[in-house]
Parts: sequence; structure tokens; C-alpha cells
Amino acid sequence: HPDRAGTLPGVPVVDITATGPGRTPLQQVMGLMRTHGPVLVRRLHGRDAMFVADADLVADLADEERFAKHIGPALENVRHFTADGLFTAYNDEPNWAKAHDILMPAFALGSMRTYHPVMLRVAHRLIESWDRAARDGRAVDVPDDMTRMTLDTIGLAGFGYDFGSFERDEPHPFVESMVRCLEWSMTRLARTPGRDHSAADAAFRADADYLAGVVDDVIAARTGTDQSGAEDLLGLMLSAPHPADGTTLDAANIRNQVITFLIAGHETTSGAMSFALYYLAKHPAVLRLVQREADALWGGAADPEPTYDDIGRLTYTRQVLNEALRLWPTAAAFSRHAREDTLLGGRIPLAAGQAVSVLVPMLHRQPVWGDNPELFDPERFSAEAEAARPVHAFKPFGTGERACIGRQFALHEATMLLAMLVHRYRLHENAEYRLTVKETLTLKPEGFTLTLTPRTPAD
Ligand code: MNH
Repeated sequence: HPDRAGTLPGVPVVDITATGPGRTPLQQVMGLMRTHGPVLVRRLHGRDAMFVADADLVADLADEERFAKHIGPALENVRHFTADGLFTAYNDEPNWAKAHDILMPAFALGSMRTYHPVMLRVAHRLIESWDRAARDGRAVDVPDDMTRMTLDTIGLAGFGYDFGSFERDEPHPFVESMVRCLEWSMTRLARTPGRDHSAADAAFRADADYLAGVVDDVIAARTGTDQSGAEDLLGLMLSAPHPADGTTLDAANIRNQVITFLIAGHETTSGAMSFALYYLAKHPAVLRLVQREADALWGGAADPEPTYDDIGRLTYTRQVLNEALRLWPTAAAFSRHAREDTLLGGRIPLAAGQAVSVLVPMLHRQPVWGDNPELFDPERFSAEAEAARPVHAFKPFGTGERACIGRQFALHEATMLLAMLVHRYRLHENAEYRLTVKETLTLKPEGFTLTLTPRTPAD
């Protein structure tokens, strides 16, 4: 059986067929690792998947000579709506390298300067909305509002397209269809063989078609107004020639890239900011330090206009974000396969093509993180602490040439917004709230709300 890892020396096999993976499959594997250790094979209906979190094994998997990104069963499902877009393309699909080369310039650090004004404009939309909630004493739904913010940001910055999410009471239908498509990709993995799933599959098809329709609108809005020379993502997709052969991306691939970037460009960043706000609300001493950092830049200004360079100075805010991404890396697993037969970590035999998934939240709780890995502590990301830690111990953005292309984009957007929010508001959590993490392939703090009161930056 090709999926069968078989018995491997020192690797426990845990059969979950009796219970199934449930609605939180990643947290289930976290639980299995707490019992069985940081390397295991999970067996479901006779299909095996190897998961690792051990820091040395993850460092070995980062060796690009011996391992490469693997498109596992979850991403195969996502391919039903993103096909050969960057995130789900096979390594050897020619459109991966082509699109990667064409789009890389849009993600170089310097490009963030171009996105900064748009990010700021959308941050102001969120602030207007939160000001109204503060005035009315209404709680805000944090993950929903973070999603409004990040969707509008990638839409405007990447494609010149306005989702107008803050003018709607409900999330934009793009978000609802996308979430259902991601859920379908996840729950399809848990299906009991032999049952009828045609209703779920038909609903998925309808959602995927709707997403494709939105993408056509996004592209039509641009081509209709002839700004194909624009330097944003869509401009590069439509008109930039590949440096090697001078050809541009084809129409089918452009669709796949647009849908990929609309999803990958907002869903995980939104979760990351939501977790960061959750931990700030829970840790007043840390919140004060973030506020102090923002106050040092913007003092008592009621409506500061952060500059591009300000964001690079928000080093403690960035540490908070990293620490939130340590505890809840919102893209919680990525997969690698062996290029040739090899020994993982010098001890676990893997055949060519055999896959291993890295369970990032557990990597981020290994002994290299000290004795209290569950403790939220941004000091773990001070320059000294980082220098003392193995480089592959922190992997929220994946690894190697298939690592996240949008990392700087996400960090700029999220760091700026967090600092602006703590500068402006006192955050009051609902004391009843207990963190529950919702999985839709990505992670979010389910039902997390805050109430806000205006802050005088001196206090
Ligand atoms: Mn992102 C790949 C995490 C924000 C666009 N991203 C990845 C991978 C991880 C990841 C992990 C690698 C997956 C794998 O190996 O299978 N991404 C994140 C996180 C955030 C994030 C945790 C926010 C926080 N990502 C963004 C943003 C964009 C983006 C913002 C776009 C603007 N990410 C991508 C794309 C890829 C990717 C595109 C695929 C890159 C490739 O394979 O060439």
C-alpha cells in the first residue's frame, strides 16, 4: 500500500479510525503527540500519515537537497479550486517557477513601501468601525473584523479591487464560500469510505464556482480600465514577461493565482492578529509594553499616521506577533517528501516520494523553547534569545523555496495594525471567554470578542 508507512523503528502507529479526526484534526494530532511523543504515524481507515515536531527532524526536513514540498491529501483537495496557483502547484509544474519568478519582485521588502498607504487606508476603516462599537459599548467580533481588514487589504493592495467589507453586516460572501471550500478540503480527508458524499460535493462545486466568478470580476475590473501596466500583483500577472523566456502567465493560471492570493493573502494573517489580540488582552503587562512602544512613536496624537519607517521600529510589537504565531501558527502544518531514499534524522528510513508532515504548533512547544512552552512570553523573540536558538525551531511560514512568499506583507500589515489598535483603545476581554481554536485548515480563536474604550495615550 503506497500510503502505508509500515513499522518504523521507534515510530508509534496510532490508529484513530474508531473516533475519526473530528472537527479539529490538527489539535487531535497535538494531543496524540503529547501522549506518544513528537514523531508518530496516524492511521485512518488504513491510510497512514507521518507527523513530526521534533526540532532536529524538522531541521533535517529543511534540507532542500534531500527534501521538497509535498502536496499531500489536504492540498490535493485545495487544488480543486486553486489548481496550479503558487500555493498548490507541484514543484515540477512549469507554472510554479514561472509565477514565482514573475511575482517575487512584488514581495521584496521595498515593495512594502508601495503597499503601506493602502494598508493604512484599510486600517482606518477598521478603526472607524471600532470607534462606533466603542461609542455604543458594543463588543466586536475580533476574527470577523480582522478578516474584513485583511481581505480588503489584499484586494486593494494586490488587485486594486475593493471588497468593502466594513460596509457589510455579514462577512463578504467570498469569505463564506472560501471558508466552506476550506472546510470541504479538510473534512473530505475524514470521510468513511463507501458513504455517499454527493450533496457535500455539489455544494462545494457551487462555492468553488462562486469564487471563480469573483475572480473574473476582479480581473475584468482591471482589464476594463486598461491599467495593465500597474505594478501590483495583478499588473505583474497580466503583463510582466518571464525574465528567462519573455512569455507572460496564461489566462487560466492568472485565475488560479488570483484565487490563491485572495485566500492565502488574508486568511492566515487574520488569524494571527486575532491570536495576538487574544494574548494581549490576557497579558496586561505585555499590553502595556506594546502601548509604550506605540506611544514612543506617536505620543498623544489622536489620529497618528504611521509612516513606512515607523513599522520597522515596532520591534516589541513584532515580538508579540511572533509569540502569537509560535503558540498558534495559523498555517499549522506543512508537508515534505524525500527526493531519494534517505534516513530522516539518520534513523527513520524514508523511501523516495514518501511524505512527512511538520506539526508546527508542537514544534513550537519542543524543549528548545524551554521549560514552559505554553507560557506566552514575547521575550522569547528578543534579539539575544533568537540568536541562541536553532534557526529551524520557528517555522510559521514554512521552509525553503516554497516558504511563504507573503511573509513581509503579512508582518507589515499586522504589526502596523496591532500598534495602532493598542495605541487607540483599552482592550477589555470577556472574562468568561475560554480559548477554543477553530480549524478550517487554518486556525482562528473561535468566538473571541473584545469591548473597547478610548485610551489617552499617556495612561
Ligand atoms: Mn503564506 C505559503 C503561512 C501570509 C501567500 N504561507 C505559505 C506556507 C506557509 C504560510 C506555512 C508554506 C506552505 C507549505 O509549505 O505547504 N502565510 C502564512 C502565514 C501567514 C501568511 C502564517 C500570515 C501570518 N501568505 C501570506 C500572505 C500572502 C501569502 C499575506 C500573500 C499576500 N503563502 C502565500 C503563497 C504561498 C504561501 C502564495 C505559496 C508560495 C509558494 O509555494 O511558492
